[in-house]
Amino acid sequence: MASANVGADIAPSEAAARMQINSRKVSVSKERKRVPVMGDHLVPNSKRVAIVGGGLVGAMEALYMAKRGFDVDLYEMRSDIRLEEMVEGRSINLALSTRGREALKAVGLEDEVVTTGIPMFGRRIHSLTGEQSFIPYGKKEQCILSVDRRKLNETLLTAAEKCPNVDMHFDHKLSRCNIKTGEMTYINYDNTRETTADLVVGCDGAFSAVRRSAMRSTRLNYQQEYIPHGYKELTMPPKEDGTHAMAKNCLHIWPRNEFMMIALPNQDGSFTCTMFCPFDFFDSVKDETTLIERFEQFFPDSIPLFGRDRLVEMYFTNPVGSLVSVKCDPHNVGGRCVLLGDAAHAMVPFYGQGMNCGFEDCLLLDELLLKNKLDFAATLDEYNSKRQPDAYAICDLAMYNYIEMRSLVNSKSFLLRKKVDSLLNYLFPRSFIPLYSMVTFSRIPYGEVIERRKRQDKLVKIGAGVFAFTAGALLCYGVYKRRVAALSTALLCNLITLTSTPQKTIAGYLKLS
Ligand code: FAD
Ligand code: EGO
Repeated sequence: MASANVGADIAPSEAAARMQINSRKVSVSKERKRVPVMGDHLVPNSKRVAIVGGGLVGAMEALYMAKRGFDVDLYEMRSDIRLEEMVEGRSINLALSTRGREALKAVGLEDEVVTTGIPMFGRRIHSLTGEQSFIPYGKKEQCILSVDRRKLNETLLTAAEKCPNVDMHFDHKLSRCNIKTGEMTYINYDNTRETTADLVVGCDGAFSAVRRSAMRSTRLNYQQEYIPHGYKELTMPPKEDGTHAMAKNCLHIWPRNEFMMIALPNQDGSFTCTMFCPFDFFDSVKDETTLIERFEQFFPDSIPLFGRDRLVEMYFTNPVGSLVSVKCDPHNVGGRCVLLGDAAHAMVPFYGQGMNCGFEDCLLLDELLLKNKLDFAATLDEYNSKRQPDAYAICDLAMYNYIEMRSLVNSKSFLLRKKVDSLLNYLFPRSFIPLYSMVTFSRIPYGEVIERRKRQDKLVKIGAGVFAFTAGALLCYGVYKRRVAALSTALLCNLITLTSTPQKTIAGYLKLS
């Protein structure tokens, strides 16, 4: 069935041109056979798909397209990361959650990735005085995974490369692209290479060249925002016995208003810490003394764990990254081109959803391809009308978290907010699911998450009203009966309802709606 007519539709000249492009890569000699990959779902077709970008989303999308039997070419401007040297103590990790895992599962990679990741069952909040409190994410087994970004990318690339219908082209930078015809120009060292494809999938990140080309020739709307915060990554080494310096299976958070730090565990016993601070802060820390002063002011418990000298060395070596939020509309150009991952929706990292959302893009596109019998035009239109609103929603949610987390004055208010969430979820397990859980542990479309949140807020408001009314009624009754005991109880109830922080919390909840 599927595997028979091997690339017979490719013109000889074209095939030669493609061999040229292949000339730098290992896969040159690989025959272009259309062999079923991952079995059952393969439908015979001769369409050529070009994937621009071999990052997390591009490598994942190559796998999905290969699975559907397309002739896949993946172009990545950097060299093959698998051939690069491992730099000791420079591992960067990411939080992988349900949406990302579901996408990995569909290409048969979930188990492999999950076993190399470290489960985090909750957040561990560090107060200024060094106390730590743990709040689980949900039920006992609910967790997010800390995975090594590079290892994950390598796993995906290797899996894609194993598919006989995938060709990888590293050191190929897309310079120009005619979105309407599928003609592309790549720079490979000093050479220019021309090629074509039936479908161009832009997975080339927040500063997408595919998107830039599309914006020139079609009516594509685009919006970008840099936030005043930057980030710096610091590695916290293992203890002398090789074990983790802090509790291993949690996401550590130091909430300090404008200054935030988080830490995710690595397999080798280290933690990768990320500071999120205003650029003004990074600019103002120019020498050792100021740095230690600032750390003593905000993250004192972390200094001995980093080691003072190491901290100074790392801080002044590692760069400050900027954070950008990008939205665009639509995500496709007819049936010829589609943007996935950060190319379509870069978001600020305050939900840990960028990669997860990008992976979910691949999963949804695949579902719709199957539904539309691999017809690109129908698939891409349906994909865009479904996905674009959800991409806007998660960009907004991430930005909202950025604002909200900074508004929390200290670790106490952070803890309180999470405890109120848990309590409400405990009282109304069906109708109140914390926002973080809906985003992280479900596949409820992001747009619906916002809608549900608004409904929940109304519920909380009504609930608080009923509670206040009951307490008020009790108060009157108490006064009427002149029962001192009832009176004081009711008074207390009212006081709690009207003045305690949950009220503030409720006000906080309502801000979104
Ligand atoms: P990228 O990873 O940017 O990959 C794009 C690829 O395209 C690159 O390999 C690039 O070399 C290539 N490329 C670019 N231009 C061209 C061109 N012209 N020609 C050819 N190739 C090109 N997400 C999570 O889910 N969980 C987290 O915990 C998390 N934490 C984060 C923390 C920080 C500090 C940041 C900044 C982001 C975080 N993210 C997280 C988001 C996540 O990193 C991104 O969403 C994800 O990497 C997007 O993948 P991508 O493949 O779309 O883009
Ligand atoms: C009140 C309190 C309202 C990323 C807390 C909202 C994000 C937000 C950057 C954590 C966890 C994975 C992350 C929680 C909130 C990753 C995450 C959270 C950060 C920063 C992050 C949580 C990488 C927001 N998940 N999260 O609930 O634990 O709550 F702190 Cl700066």
